[in-house]
Amino acid sequence: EIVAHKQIEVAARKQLRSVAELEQAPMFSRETLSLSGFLRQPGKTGIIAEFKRRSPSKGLINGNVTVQQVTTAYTRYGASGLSVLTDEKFFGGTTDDLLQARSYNQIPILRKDFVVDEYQILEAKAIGADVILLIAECLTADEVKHLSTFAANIGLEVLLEVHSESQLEKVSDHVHLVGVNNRDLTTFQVDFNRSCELAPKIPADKVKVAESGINDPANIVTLYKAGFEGFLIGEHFMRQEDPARAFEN
Ligand code: IGP
Repeated sequence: EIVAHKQIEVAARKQLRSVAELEQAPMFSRETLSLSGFLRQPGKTGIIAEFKRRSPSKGLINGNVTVQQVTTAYTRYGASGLSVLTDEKFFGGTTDDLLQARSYNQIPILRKDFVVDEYQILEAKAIGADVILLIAECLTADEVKHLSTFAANIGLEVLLEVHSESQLEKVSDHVHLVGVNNRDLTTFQVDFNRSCELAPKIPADKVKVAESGINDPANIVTLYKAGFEGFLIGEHFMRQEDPARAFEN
């Protein structure tokens, strides 16, 4: 259902901005940053801090902050990377949010959206993203292979999100990072145990990222011990009046 909605959205966006126009965008020719490299830098936090105004499960999270304010604070507090929601319908994000985050920060940025078409990958590059998200639940193995190869060919890294062992079969060569969503997308329940069980089954050459429901340093310790190198945190930071303050805890 999300996939069908995205296909319609993409068709409309193509009318507004052609592929040729995307390729001429100033950001399109910039040299991208490697999120896997940043996550593996010794002494770094491994935190990928997310800008998310609202979500389908939680409704409005924070409507009073600007992208500039939040993302620059995330960077200042030591985030290894940023994640910016660009989906408008479900998460209240825009491509302009990511473009703005790019203009104020020199760390890798993940375009958080439901990618179903090459056009969105070109668009990600044109707005200054370094990494795209592919969600195993929404794509066939062939689609993951095709879209990840396409992304890698224009210098973007790929984070493949999985939620079960069977979805790990969709991991392909051009997937650089594998994210385990701790949150079940149907029940919205968070379970770190399941993520920890899945971690050793992820191919060793992929950077392991734990996603969702992280709201305590103890969670990070648990996930780190299970082999995760990246920790994607949104709501816990965004809930605060001053989102990056939560880094202090
Ligand atoms: C962040 P949280 O619980 O810290 O806000 O979670 C991130 O993992 C979550 O926003 C997310 C997401 C997604 C959003 C994970 N996978 C796919 C949109 C689409």
